[in-house]
Amino acid sequence: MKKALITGITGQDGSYLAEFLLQKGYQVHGIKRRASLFNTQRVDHIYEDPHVDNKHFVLHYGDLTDSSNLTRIIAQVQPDEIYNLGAQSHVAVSFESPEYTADVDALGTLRMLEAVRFLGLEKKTRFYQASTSELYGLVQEIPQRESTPFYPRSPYAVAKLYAYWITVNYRESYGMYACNGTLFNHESPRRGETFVTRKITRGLAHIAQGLQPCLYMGNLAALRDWGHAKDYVRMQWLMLQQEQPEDFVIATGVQHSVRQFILWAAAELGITLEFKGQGVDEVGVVSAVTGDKAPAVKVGDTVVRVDPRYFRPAEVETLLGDPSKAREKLGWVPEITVQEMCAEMVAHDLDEARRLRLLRDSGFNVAMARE
Ligand code: NDP
Ligand code: GDR
Repeated sequence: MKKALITGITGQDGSYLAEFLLQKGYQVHGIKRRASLFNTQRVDHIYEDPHVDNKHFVLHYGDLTDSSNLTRIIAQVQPDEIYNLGAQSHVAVSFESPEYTADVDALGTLRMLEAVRFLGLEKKTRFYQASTSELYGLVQEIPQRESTPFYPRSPYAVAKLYAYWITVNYRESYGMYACNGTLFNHESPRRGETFVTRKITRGLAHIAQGLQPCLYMGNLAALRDWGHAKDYVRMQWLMLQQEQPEDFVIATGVQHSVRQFILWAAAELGITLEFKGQGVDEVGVVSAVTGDKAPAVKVGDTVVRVDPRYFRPAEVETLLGDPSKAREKLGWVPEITVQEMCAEMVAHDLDEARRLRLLRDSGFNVAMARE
């Protein structure tokens, strides 16, 4: 049985990748952080009782800031494949916690690679690094491909730049099978609640059900190339199955604005929105409501506003990937469109909002974290 070790297994991608690898017959090991509350919601459905024999799914406590812990886990697991997905992955938060972001995202990658080398596993263990389209930042070429120069625009992106090059360096220096997947934004119902797509689908579902009055957003004009996380984790595995390790851009090749994503999500709820005004005064006003998904919304309601608090000190205005290399060399094409993904996310969040509303209407105290 092949063994895979996933850092960041409790995150969006980690959970989909774990499911995918289990289906392929792998024994999947994951590193989870100690937290004061349970943080395994995304993988609870594949949890296995640690007391049974022949386990396929094993979680280890660990942290990317702790070399000795990482080395011990890798020594114990002896993985055939490592997927380094763990990161402080929020771009805006990286401006608030730049040093921590560098420690986890940059040095954390070095710690993983160095542990593999130190343990003499560099010819056995294949290494996938979760690189990012944020490396392109202030874009130097449209669309962005493997050869496009990098210009990172946040502490997160600068940390990931180090991680990108240290992965290349370990491949070239020690002959390791190590590669970067430069992935453009990918989303799903499991996306963290403060990333823009999930903030939109969750926020509008809450507004539809009368759980919050308005959605406060940052830069509505930002353009992103959004895909579905399920399609992207398949690609992460494919990249480790080749004869030679290579870096790949993974994207859909289509971009849309944040504003457009809001219009789609609203339409899924039967709400027609019109944007009026400009800059910080731009608002989204309801011009029609159909169906029964948004009983709390009326024509004329202002449900979207701009709050400069969500602007970033340096913004990445536009990203558009060219996935030709992945298509040609690996036969990879994304299967889920951004509109299908948006519909899936809205359906999921509407379900959750209806449940919360039922609880609230039955007299229970419903407190929701919001950003
Ligand atoms: P998430 O934020 O959903 O997951 C991040 C994971 O990293 C979580 O499991 C988190 O644990 C873990 N983590 C955070 N800090 C540490 C630490 N100090 N030690 C160990 N683990 C830690 O991210 P995604 O699943 O969306 O992304 C996966 C990877 O891909 C990340 O590296 C991200 O930067 C990168 N990426 C993501 C893209 C996207 O669009 N989703 C695009 C390109 C790259 P916990 O659950 O405890 O917080
Ligand atoms: P990003 O994703 O920064 O691209 O990083 P995010 O969804 O946070 O932002 C996308 C764009 O939307 C704009 N935006 C807002 N963003 C957030 N979070 N909240 C808002 O209210 C808001 N309003 C507008 C942002 O300014 C930005 O332009 C994600 C992460 O998953 C990274 O880890 C990953 O590397 C990249 O995608 C590729």
